[in-house]
Amino acid sequence: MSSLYINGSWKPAASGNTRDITCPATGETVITVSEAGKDDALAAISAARTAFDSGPWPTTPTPERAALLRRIADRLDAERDEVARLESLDTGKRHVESLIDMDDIASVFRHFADLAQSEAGRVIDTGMPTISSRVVTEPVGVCVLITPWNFPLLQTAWKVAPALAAGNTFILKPSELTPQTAMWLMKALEEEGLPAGVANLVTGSGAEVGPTLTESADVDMVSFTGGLVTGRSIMASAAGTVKRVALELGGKNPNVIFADANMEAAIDNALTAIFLDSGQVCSAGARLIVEESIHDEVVDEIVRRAKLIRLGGPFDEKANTGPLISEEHLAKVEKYVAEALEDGAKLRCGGERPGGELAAGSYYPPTVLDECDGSMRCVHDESFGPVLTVETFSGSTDDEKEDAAARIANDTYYGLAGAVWTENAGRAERMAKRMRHGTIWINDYHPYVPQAEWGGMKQSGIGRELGEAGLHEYQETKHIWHNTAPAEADWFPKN
Ligand code: TXE
Repeated sequence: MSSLYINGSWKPAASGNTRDITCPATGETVITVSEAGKDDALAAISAARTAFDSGPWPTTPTPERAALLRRIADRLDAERDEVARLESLDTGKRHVESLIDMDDIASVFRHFADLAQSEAGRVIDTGMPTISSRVVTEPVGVCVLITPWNFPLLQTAWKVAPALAAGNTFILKPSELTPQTAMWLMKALEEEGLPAGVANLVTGSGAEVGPTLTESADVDMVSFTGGLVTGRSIMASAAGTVKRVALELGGKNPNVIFADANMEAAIDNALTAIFLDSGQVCSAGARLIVEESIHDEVVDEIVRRAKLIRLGGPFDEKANTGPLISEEHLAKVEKYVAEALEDGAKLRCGGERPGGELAAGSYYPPTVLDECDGSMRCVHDESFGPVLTVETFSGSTDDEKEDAAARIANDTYYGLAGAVWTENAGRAERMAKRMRHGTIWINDYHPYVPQAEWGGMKQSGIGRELGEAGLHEYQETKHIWHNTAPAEADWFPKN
């Protein structure tokens, strides 16, 4: 199938290479797509460059750009069930979860349509009547958008919607494992009248086309969501041309429970925090940090309920969660758990892939590792699977307890998200201030809104998506000084 979309045409890869996409729930092939190589990446860059330098999109009035984004959202509402089905076939995630993703994606397109239209620029009052001084925004240029496999179309929407709203052109490189909804989006943009060359799609391996895309002097910006190691290499390859870089690189997120928390809500949300989407969520609450006095009560109940979680494929209505994305990723999670046990963690449940009818898919059960501490690799490295580590804190005064909890919560080279559970509002606010993570939930876990910024501190990344900053990532700021009564500067001698 011709799955590369370059300069307004669907094409096979120049090499003729293809890749089979398999559903992780069954191991069966769901589609065969073109596998892009360097020549295809160069063709896509050239199309996006020409469309930016001489095409109509960058200067299309903002209301028209916003209207196109709204039409994409409407279309997604209309085709919600089918697009969610494609997403579930690629990722193995439950169809009901993909449906929720579709609603989030439509909201993201509408958010950036509204935001772009409300942007006004700024006028500076210089106090000089003949001078007009104003600050305006312009598109950055040609953007390379590289997305992962866990929320394929959602992560794409976080990048494509603001990039288009701001008037940029782009090359989208979705994960090689999950290309189908990116293809749907390109078709939708084409049919809604986006000019040729503005949106380009290269499906294929990041190792193969990534460096071509990120090193090119014709590319002005790279926005990447994915793993830390890949993020570091993208940043290095973008450095040669000093292009703008936006990175979202995951996290190892602390979920802190104090003894004065609403215990039912805290325990229930601790399960959702880590086991939603089998832990393949950048903000997963993978580190449970619990006050020592309630450790047994909390952990025993989490273990009891984790054992009840039923694994199954996208269309199994009795399933509570799905498989991991691939056999390769499953092997990585298995290795992570084996290392944790070597380091002294205590396995309370899970830890072994299921057999029977689930053996054909890449399933891994909810796993709880107790008695962990900061000396262990499992507490610091991202497993990106359904694996919860448990650490405890204590103190003889309130201050000591908060100091200990904050120190453990911040003992990570990541800084994406975290939560604190307590019925003491003052403590909640103090902890929220002390925890160095881009999102803090108080007495909740996971919700987000497109109006609020999303992104990480420390090695979780650079920049923010969503909110207002999520549009500004894709804009240059320009100061225009207009002297309406030109006069000589009279600085240097004339004779
Ligand atoms: O991600 P990669 P992988 C984390 C998670 C996971 C680990 C590795 O811990 O176990 O990353 O996962 C493209 N130049 N996250 O290997 O490699 C690739 O084709 C340019 C967290 O799947 O980061 C895909 O499109 N691009 C994360 C995208 O990068 C390159 C979500 C992500 O793949 C490239 C996913 C290169 N050299 C994994 N190499 C999150 N933040 O949510 C690969 N790619």
